[in-house]
Amino acid sequence: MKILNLITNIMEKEERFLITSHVRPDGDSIGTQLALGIMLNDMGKKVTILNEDPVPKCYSFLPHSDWIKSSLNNDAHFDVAIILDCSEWERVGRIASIAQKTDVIVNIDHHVDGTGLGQYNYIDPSAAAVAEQAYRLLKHMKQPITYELALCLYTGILTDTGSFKHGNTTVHSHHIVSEFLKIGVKPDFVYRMLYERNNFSSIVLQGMLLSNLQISNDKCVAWTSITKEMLKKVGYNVEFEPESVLGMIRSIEGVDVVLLFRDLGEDKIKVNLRSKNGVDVWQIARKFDGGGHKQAAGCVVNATLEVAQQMVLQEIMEVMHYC
Ligand SMILES: [Mn+2]
Repeated sequence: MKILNLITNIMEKEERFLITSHVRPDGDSIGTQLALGIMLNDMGKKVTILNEDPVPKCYSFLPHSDWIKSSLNNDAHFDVAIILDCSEWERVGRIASIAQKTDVIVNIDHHVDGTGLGQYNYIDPSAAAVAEQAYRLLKHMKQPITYELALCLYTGILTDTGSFKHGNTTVHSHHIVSEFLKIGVKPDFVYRMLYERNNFSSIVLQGMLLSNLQISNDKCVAWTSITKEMLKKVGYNVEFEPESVLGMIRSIEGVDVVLLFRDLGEDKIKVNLRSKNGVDVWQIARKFDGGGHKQAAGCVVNATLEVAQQMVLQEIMEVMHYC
């Protein structure tokens, strides 16, 4: 593929790399940033990984997760900015202005709406995770896949496929991961690190979310909300990973769309959308300037919680008239 040749040339030729990804980073963005960071570092390059938000605790076990910084100490200059897992500058947050100053911008992304943020865009919506694209790049560059790289990329694929259960999981995902297992990645270890280090408050919050669960008259859409009152009870700093509660709600027979509304304050409501049976929630998120994938998308609605719920539910009912 021509783009892989171009990116290989940049990686080999340039010296100072900035790697970044989206706000509120997930396993795919963190795993892939670290994998490319470690690879470039091993190649003798200068690497800075900069994210708007810190690394969530569940990903801290990944090698060199401490390389991911939230601020720059000096007036650093970069030859190349690599933007991962992002199709919009807005999603990069305040790191966008630093990245945009570099002459060479490489965008590696698998979002449906990705049109490319830079001169060098490797966009593949058929990839389950950016980690899969990074794997392809590593192979193309003939870089050895060490245990560290395998662990980071495995985490990216595992988390973006919802532990290999979402519709984006392909034969390629399994093929790539089988290589990581041969290299020594232990699925039980990664699972324990990612999903079995919850704190008490986050489980209490999940209980609240389940007891506030609501369902549409046709029983096809289910939703719940994180309200300010809930956060007051469990603590505003609760480390909360929405995937498990969304998965639990999605498991209800007949429910094709699941929504989680989160009151961010100041009339901003974050909405996580998940679907099954081929319902395209990206289309809905897009109407509210959000993005994502067919079966997993997100957006922020500028409204009160009640109004945001009404607006999003109305859109869904229009899209799901078949239900
Ligand atoms: Mn991703």
